[in-house]
Amino acid sequence: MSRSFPPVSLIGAPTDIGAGHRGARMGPDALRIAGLGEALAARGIDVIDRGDLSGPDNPWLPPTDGYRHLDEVVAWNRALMDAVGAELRAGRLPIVLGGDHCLGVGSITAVARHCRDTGKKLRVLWLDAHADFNTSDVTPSGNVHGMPVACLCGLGPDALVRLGGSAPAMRPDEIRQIGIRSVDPEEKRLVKDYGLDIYDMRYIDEVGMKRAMEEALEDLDDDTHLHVSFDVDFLDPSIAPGVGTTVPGGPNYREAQLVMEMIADTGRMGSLDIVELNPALDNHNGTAELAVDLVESLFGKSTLMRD
Ligand code: Z70
Ligand code: MN
Ligand code: MN
Ligand code: MN
Repeated sequence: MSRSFPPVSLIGAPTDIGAGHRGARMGPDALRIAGLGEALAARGIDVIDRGDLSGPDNPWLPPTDGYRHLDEVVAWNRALMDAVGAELRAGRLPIVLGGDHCLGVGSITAVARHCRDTGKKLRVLWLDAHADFNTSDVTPSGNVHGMPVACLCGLGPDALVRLGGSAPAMRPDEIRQIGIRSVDPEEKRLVKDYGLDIYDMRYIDEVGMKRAMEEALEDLDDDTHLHVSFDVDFLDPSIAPGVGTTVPGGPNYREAQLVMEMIADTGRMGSLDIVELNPALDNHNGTAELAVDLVESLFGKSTLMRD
């Protein structure tokens, strides 16, 4: 293997506290059962499974003031921020096993703080069908998994925006979103106002995944920490049915592999979230197995022939 990866720590965050369907809480075990840890170890990577974080149960209540379960969302994200921060300080690459995408707030807040402390630049790649840029005023659902990018950019409830102390955790110009094909009407206005760099499916259809990814990965240098936030609903539902919110017209198997291979080629990935996998909606754990297959490519598997 020509590329070497830092030691990896798996952190389970078994919750669907921010989601619109129950079941993402089973994501961590589904990824373990699909062999995530073994697959990375087989590639010569030092892997430790830290087990699961704990946090409040999902009370499954309707929204209050535009948020469902905000206190519980904050508790989970605080625990995750602490766990991810500890791994980064130990020189390890954290892989968050979600859990729904509200967890992106805690994970990326820890990553952003680590970048500030170590003088690194931050680049976030957000692989998703959704922009996740809603606010309590415009959300159609109150589900916080539709809001993490806005919170990280300073737009959201204080308890999430200020989770790491200094706010906002990141600037809109530090994130690139790939695969987007479902954005709510008011959310569209917000992403325009904030100037988010969105490689939506229309753009990917027109220029191809290769060029879209080259643009999204432009200007990475040795001082850049690349965080990958992989919402499994990024993938086309025909290959990944096991998610709460399927949206047709996503990347096919080869396009998804190319995304992962091009990220691996940068050699800059320093942290990863795998979120929104919902085993209750999956078919024989096939979506979890596909996620593991793609993560192997993120860690250099499919590029072996080019070494
Ligand atoms: C919608 C909302 C969302 C994931 C659904 C959906 C958001 N924009 N995100 N599934 N992963 O309710 O805010
Ligand atoms: Mn998402
Ligand atoms: Mn999504
Ligand atoms: Mn969902």
